[in-house]
This record gives sequence, C-alpha cells and structure tokens, in this order.
Amino acid sequence: MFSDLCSPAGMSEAPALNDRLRTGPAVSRMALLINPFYRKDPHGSFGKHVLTPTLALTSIAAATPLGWQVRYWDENLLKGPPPHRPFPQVVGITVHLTFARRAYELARWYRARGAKVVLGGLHVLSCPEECAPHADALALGEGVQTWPQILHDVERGCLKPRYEGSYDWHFRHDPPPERAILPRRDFLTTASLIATRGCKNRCTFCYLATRGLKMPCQRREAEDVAREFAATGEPYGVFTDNNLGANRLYLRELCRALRPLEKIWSAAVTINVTDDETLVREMALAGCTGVFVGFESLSAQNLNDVGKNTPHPQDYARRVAIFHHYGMQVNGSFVFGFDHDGPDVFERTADWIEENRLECATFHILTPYPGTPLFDDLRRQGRLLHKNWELYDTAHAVFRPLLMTPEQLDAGYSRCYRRLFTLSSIWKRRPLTLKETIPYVAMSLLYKRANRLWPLVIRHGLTHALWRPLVEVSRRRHVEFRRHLCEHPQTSQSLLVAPGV
Ligand code: B12
Repeated sequence: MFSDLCSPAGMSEAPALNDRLRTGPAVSRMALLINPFYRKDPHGSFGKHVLTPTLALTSIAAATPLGWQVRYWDENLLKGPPPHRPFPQVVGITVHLTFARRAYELARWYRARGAKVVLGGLHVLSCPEECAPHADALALGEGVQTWPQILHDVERGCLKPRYEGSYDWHFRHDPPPERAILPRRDFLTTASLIATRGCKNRCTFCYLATRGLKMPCQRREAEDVAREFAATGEPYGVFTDNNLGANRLYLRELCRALRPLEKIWSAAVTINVTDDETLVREMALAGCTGVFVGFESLSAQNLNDVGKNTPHPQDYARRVAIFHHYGMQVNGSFVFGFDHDGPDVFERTADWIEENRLECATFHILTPYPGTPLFDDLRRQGRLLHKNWELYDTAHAVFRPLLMTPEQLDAGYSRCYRRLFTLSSIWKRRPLTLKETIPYVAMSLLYKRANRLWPLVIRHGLTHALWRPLVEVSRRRHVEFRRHLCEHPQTSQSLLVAPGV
C-alpha cells in the first residue's frame, strides 16, 4: 500500500481532445451524457471518486423519450475522452463549478462537429450567463422535466436557448434512475439513492443557499425507495440526500421499508438524529453501517455565524458514541476557514477526531460558491482572491480568512489529511475488538493509503471486484449484528465496516 502527495497524471489532467479528428455524421436520436473530468485532490482518497456515480445523468437518462438511445461517459473513470463513434446528435453535460472549464472544452469539441450541446447542473443554475456561450441550450434547475422537452425540440428543429425546471415538481413520481447505462464494474456500487430533497437549514455556505435555487423539502414513498434499492442488485447503497434524517418520522418509515432487504447502506445525516436513540437503532436494524455527518466546526460561534441549527459541539462526542454503539462508522465532515478559526483549529480538530475514534474524516476549506450569501459577503468585504472556479474545490483557500493567512489555511488543511491518513492515526481510531479491527484496517489501507494503486484500479475497471469481497463480509457481519441487536437490545457491539461512507 502506498501513499504520496503528487498526483499521477491521470488524476490531475483531463484526457486530450484531438482537434484534427474527423467524425462521421450524427446518428439521429442518439444522446451522449457526460460527467466531465475534474482534478483530484491528492490529500484525499482517489478511491472516493469511484464509490458511487452522480445521480444527475442517470436521472435524466430515465426521462429520455422512447425512440432515443442514450450513452453514458464518465471521464473520471480514466478511460479517455468521451466517445465519438457513433457520433451523437445531442450531448448532455453536467456542470459543477470545479469542472466547468472542462465542460466548455468538451462542448466546443462536439459542437464543432455538429452535435447539439446541452449544459445542465448546479453551475448552470448559479452562473447561466457564463455558461450560455458554450451551449446550444441550457437546462436550469431540475432536469427530469426539461430533458424530454429538449429532445422533442431537437427532433422538431426548434431547440430553445434556455429551459427551466422547477424543484416544486413532484419527484416522487420520477422514474427510477436508469442505472443500466452505467459501467457497473467501475464503481464500488452503482446504487446511488435519493429519498428526500431539500433541507430545513439555510447555512450561508451551502449550495442549497444559492440564489434562485428553491428546493422545497420533498420525500419519495419509502416503499418505492426500497424497491428501487432491491432492483439494483447491489449489496451496498449510498444515499446522496443532503440530510436523510431531516424528517424523523419519514426516516423511521424508510428504515422499516429497507429492513427486510438485508442490505447495507450509508447516508448523510445531521448529528441531530441522535436526539432520538430509538431512531438510530432503527437505522442500524435497517442496515445503516455508516453516517456522513457535517459537523462543520467544533466552534459554536462559527456554527452560529453560518446559521447551522445543531446541538452544541460540546455534546458531539456523546452523540458520536451513540452511532458507534449501534455499529455505525462515522465519517465526520469539517470545514476550515470560518471567521473564528485561528491557526490552532487544525490540530484541535484532528485531536478531537482521534479522541472520538471517528473512522473517517473529510476536510474542506470553506469555499464560497457563486450565488450563495457567503460568496456575496466575501466579495463585498473584498476578501475573494480570484474566480478561478477550478480551485473552488474545497481543497484550496480562495478567500482571505480573518484569523490566518490563505497559506496557513492551505497548509493546515494538508496537515490534517496527512495526519489522519498515517498508520498511527488509523490505528488510534480502530474499533474496540480485534474481530472488528482486521476489516477496519483492511478497508482503511485500501481507502487511505493506496493512492498510487487507485489510478490502475480505476483505469482497468477493477473497483467493483476489489471492494466486493469486503462489502460482502461487512454485509454478512451486519446481518448478524442486527440479529444480535434484536435479541439483546442493551448490548453494544460495533462490528461493521462500511466503505468510506
Ligand atoms: C455524489 C456526489 C459526489 C460524488 C460524485 C461526483 C461526480 N460529479 O461524479 C463524489 C463523492 C466523487 C463527489 C466529489 C466531490 N464533490 Co460532490 N456531491 C455529490 C452529491 C452528494 C450528490 C450528487 C447527486 O447525485 N445529486 C443528485 C442529482 C440528481 O442532482 P443534480 O446533480 O443537481 O442534477 C439535477 C439537475 O441539476 C439537473 N442536471 C444536472 N446535470 C444535468 C445535465 C443535463 C444535460 C440536464 C438536462 C440536466 C442536468 O438534472 C438533475 C435532475 O434534476 C452532491 C450533493 C447533492 N445532494 O446533490 C455533492 C456536490 C455536488 N459535491 C460537491 C463538491 C464541492 C464536491 C467536491 C469538489 C469536493 C468535496 N469536498 O467533496 C468533490 C470533487 C468533485 C469535483 N471536483 O467537482 C458540491 C458541489 C458544489 C457546487 N456548487 O458545485 C455538492 C453540491 C455538495 C455540497 N454540499 O456542496 N461528489
């Protein structure tokens, strides 16, 4: 197992596009959907990028009208630039700010050869004027309702420059994502799931606070979600919801629907779900082996400033122990660079993570996404350093923090990842029993110490095969754990291993 901080070429540079390449005529009613390449942060795990696919493209693929063929291409699977044979009539590209430039390059390439290019995604919603010159049509907001309309208009030769989809749309009636277009062996699991939409919090830094983005809280029928998960045939699922625990009654209902599947899953929840321990127990009984918790900061002042409705950080440790008690690994998400963060924040946070044995931690440098209140505030205060979106990837300081320099912020962030990825830190955070320690260590080494191996694994499509045995071991152990939990509700025996939540 290896770890180093220089990015292998495949992880830092997009594949070259051949400008001299000639393509055949466009095949009518053929659409190509692309997830563009983005540069990977060498501090984090490269394995993170092949855990599970974005739902953006499979969701719109499912809404494709009859008579159209759809192909999927994810440049992050390191198989080269997207295909051109057969040449598609329409190319749909999902755009986030970090890979906007790559999306524009791809758009230029396909448009020059006669394809109609449609751009959609979060960055199109927050910066439509920037995106417009690069596309034949923009899809703003929700895409499941606009995609069929766009394709009909292409057929009739009357494509409009802009389509708008509202998040008021009842997504519980949406067709399940079209997973058959995904290369299954290239991901740990293709079961990316979504059960709810929106969030009651309005944290000033979150993408959900983007101007013009109105995403009311909505839920899908719990039974439909369970049916969809069962149909994937995957033993492990990842909920991509912003906060699966936003509505406790619903989460309980969902857990009851998932329980008979005997599968395992992980989800992002706020720490508030531990208010009700019986709910955490329901999650465990339903197969939840890992939670991704946005702690954001251990400073109550910071949390207050950004408007996050959360228990006091002094109570976080007790609440983490509740998850552990019910056999869930905790992946804590922390943001650095808030106004009350001084240069000591990094070591303090890393100490806390080790003390509380968080199996995994994800660090982010505070990043003002365009269109959010945070972006507007920092711009007004003259604290933005530049608008090079590629560096707005939460791994680079793009603004001047109050209590340290941008260089200190960058360096502290790197130090935290380096420290948490060391063998000694992995060991300090091991579970309490030997039986659990062995799979935990295996999983941690693969996730955190194998960045030299990952490009090979990804390029050769070995991701699924590599993780599969570990996932199956986790699943079986978890089924056993659930049985134990039912029979002895009072005992604690954390025993699972869920890959990188
Ligand atoms: C899964 C996921 C990942 C996966 C896969 C990412 C990928 N691009 O392949 C992994 C784990 C690898 C990942 C990594 C990162 N991610 Co991420 N990720 C997500 C997550 C949880 C779910 C995405 C998803 O499936 N959404 C559901 C789909 C259905 O929604 P959607 O993408 O908006 O698509 C809809 C519309 O926008 C539209 N649409 C979208 N594309 C298109 C295209 C066309 C043609 C049309 C017509 C319509 C259309 O239709 C869709 C259906 O309505 C989101 C949070 C979230 N809940 O959305 C964050 C999120 C997208 N990630 C984010 C970030 C910042 C990152 C990272 C940069 C940093 C980090 N610290 O994690 C890295 C690196 C990626 C990068 N450099 O861009 C941010 C993006 C912020 C922004 N303003 O761009 C988000 C919003 C999280 C957040 N809270 O800030 N991520």
